Amino acid sequence: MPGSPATLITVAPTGAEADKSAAPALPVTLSELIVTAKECEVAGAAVIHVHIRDEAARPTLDVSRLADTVAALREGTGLIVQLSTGGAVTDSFASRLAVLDAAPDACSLTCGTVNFGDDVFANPWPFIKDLYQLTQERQVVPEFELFDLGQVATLHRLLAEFGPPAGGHVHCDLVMGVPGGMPGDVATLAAAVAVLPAGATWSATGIGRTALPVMLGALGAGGHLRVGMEDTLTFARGRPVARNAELVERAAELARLAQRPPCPPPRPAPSSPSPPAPPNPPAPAKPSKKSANDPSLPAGVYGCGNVHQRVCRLSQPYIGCGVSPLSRGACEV
Ligand code: KMH
Ligand code: ZN
Repeated sequence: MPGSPATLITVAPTGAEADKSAAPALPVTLSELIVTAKECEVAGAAVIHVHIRDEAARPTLDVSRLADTVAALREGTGLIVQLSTGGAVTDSFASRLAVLDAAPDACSLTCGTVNFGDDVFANPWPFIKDLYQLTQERQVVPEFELFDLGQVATLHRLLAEFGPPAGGHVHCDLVMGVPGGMPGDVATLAAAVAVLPAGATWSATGIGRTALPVMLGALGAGGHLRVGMEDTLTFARGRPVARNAELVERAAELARLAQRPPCPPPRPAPSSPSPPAPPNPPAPAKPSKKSANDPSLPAGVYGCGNVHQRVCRLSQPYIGCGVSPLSRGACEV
């Protein structure tokens, strides 16, 4: 595994499919989402993949509601805000393109049509290329969602015809175990990773009971993780998920066990009010002389590799190490 990079954990807390009656812990209001996001950030998430609901808790792509959500997440957390452009299977292509009007840091971009249980999640080529070009125009970083191996071929075609994405780096998410998509097992994970574009980073998530095999396989193969109630409503056999944060906590614990601790988010989490200054404040610490290559530094600080570069492009100097977006080379492993 090159450089044993730290683990970027994405939380997908809501999705468009589950409802509160089946999953009482599902965050469906803005205040529930912010509470969840803060808890997940503390637990080790750096990115949030967001679907929102309307006042009746139905999935919606209402742009002003999305913009309010982006603003509230930026104000309340340091997480990278990735809006879903997948929405619900019933959403129109026009409303899915309009998601970018809410100006998120990042968005999902699914690379092909897939059967989705009894439904069809439609992503024909003309829509994919329109959405991709819009992400380039608006400088919104796409995460390429791959539900099946054929979608990797479409990703290659997209890059060949339209060039690199906003931010310059390709990051994918393997969504495995959807009924109709690729199975959530380690053999399929390895097959998909083998055909990703050279230099791409990737995360993986397994739907339902495939969550753990996919997570363990991804950690072993150098990938990053996505977890959350969009993908998994059961923590263990017969035990519903009580909070999204417990899924993040478990992912973070496994990442630490794998010697690949979670990457912190790129922006500082908005702090609680600072305590009053002590009467004799200690002398300011000397600036660290440590370099990115200092082996005494934990991998989670400098070891983020390409994902770190991508994160740095999105916002402020990376909170974990203070490396500015202009000195990206310093954080490579
Ligand atoms: N809700 C699914 C139909 C995405 O967010 O980009 C699509 C989905 C993918 O969740
Ligand atoms: Zn989604």
